[in-house]
Amino acid sequence: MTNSAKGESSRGNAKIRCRNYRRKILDISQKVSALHIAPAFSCTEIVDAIYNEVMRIGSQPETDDIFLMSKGHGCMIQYVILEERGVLSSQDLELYCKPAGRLGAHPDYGIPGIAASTGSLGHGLGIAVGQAYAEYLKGTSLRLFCVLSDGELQEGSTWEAMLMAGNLKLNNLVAVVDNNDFTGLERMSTGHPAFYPLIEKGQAFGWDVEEVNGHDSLELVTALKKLSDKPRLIIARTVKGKGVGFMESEPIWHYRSPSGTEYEQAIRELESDLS
Ligand SMILES: Cc1ncc(C[n+]2csc(CCOP(=O)(O)OP(=O)(O)O)c2C)c(N)n1
Repeated sequence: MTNSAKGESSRGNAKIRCRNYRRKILDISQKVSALHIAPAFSCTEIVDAIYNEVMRIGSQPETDDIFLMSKGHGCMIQYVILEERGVLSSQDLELYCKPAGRLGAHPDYGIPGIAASTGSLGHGLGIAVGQAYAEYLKGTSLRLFCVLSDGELQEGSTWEAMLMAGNLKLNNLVAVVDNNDFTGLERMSTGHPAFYPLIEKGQAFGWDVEEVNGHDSLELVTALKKLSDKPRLIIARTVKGKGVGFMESEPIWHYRSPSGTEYEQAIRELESDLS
């Protein structure tokens, strides 16, 4: 098989996985009154690429790469991938946000596969930097992958962490910004224009920066696998609610469960995208 044929085949596999993850999240949305669908759909390809194509996960957890979901409200995509990998059970998903269950709307440290409690935005990168530094001091070769929202770049703590990682040249750290351009109800580009350009800001803080299409699995995997002598910042251009037309870039879907009819329509759209 040629390299380009291999690329197309792995892109196709990622597309099927991501369709199934989105479908599973939609299924869960019919059992609870609300959940963060659009934030999870925005970073579906990113989290899929990290777990299924890039992270080194073996039989000894202490040598595994680490994933940290700084935009904690996007955790549904992490939950469904952890369930597929057998780290969480189907019952865990069944009991999502129910009194008898252990999975909440934001990830909690102590639950298998969850490296830190997040949800209060702006703290995840600081935790990832601390852990990356600890791994450097211990002399391990594992890598830290941290997914941030663009909204988190409004937090001073994120920039302190950026500066620290740049100072320490933490080349075992990869941060991916899910750059869907939305934060709450407004667009970053209009509400916070000084936020852009991002590439130059990252570089000025000592990071190796690259921008990619955050829904193109091949582009993501290539960028995620690259090594550097600096921390890596991947700015992934994404669409909030990606995959379901009526949810895309519509702020109401930040935290809302579809009605039965909307659910059916969303499933039809996901299916037709692959046919
Ligand atoms: C420190 C903090 N402030 C406010 C919130 C409430 N909040 C939840 S999600 C959100 C904004 C969502 O936008 P963004 O962070 O860019 O995430 P995405 O668009 O990827 O969903 C806010 C303000 C929070 N979780 N933490």
